[in-house]
Amino acid sequence: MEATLDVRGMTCSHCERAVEGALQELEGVIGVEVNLGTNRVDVTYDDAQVTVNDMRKAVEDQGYEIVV
Ligand code: 9UX
Repeated sequence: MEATLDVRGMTCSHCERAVEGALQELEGVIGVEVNLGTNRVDVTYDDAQVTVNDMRKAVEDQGYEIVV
C-alpha cells in the first residue's frame, strides 16, 4: 500500500529526519519519502501491520500535524 500524508510544521531537514525516523520505526512501514517543499510524505507500507492512523499518531508524537 502507499499513502501520501500532508504533514505541517516541517521546516528544516532535522524535522524531515524526525518524521522519517518516527515512521520508519513503525512495524509494517517499508519506505518513507519526505518532501519538505510540498509538505508531502509518501509512505509505502503493509496494511496488514500498520494503519494510516498509526502513522498519524507517530508523526503527532513528534510534534507535527497531519492534514487529511
Ligand atoms: Mo528545524 Mo523542525 O530547526 O521542528 S527541527 S524547524
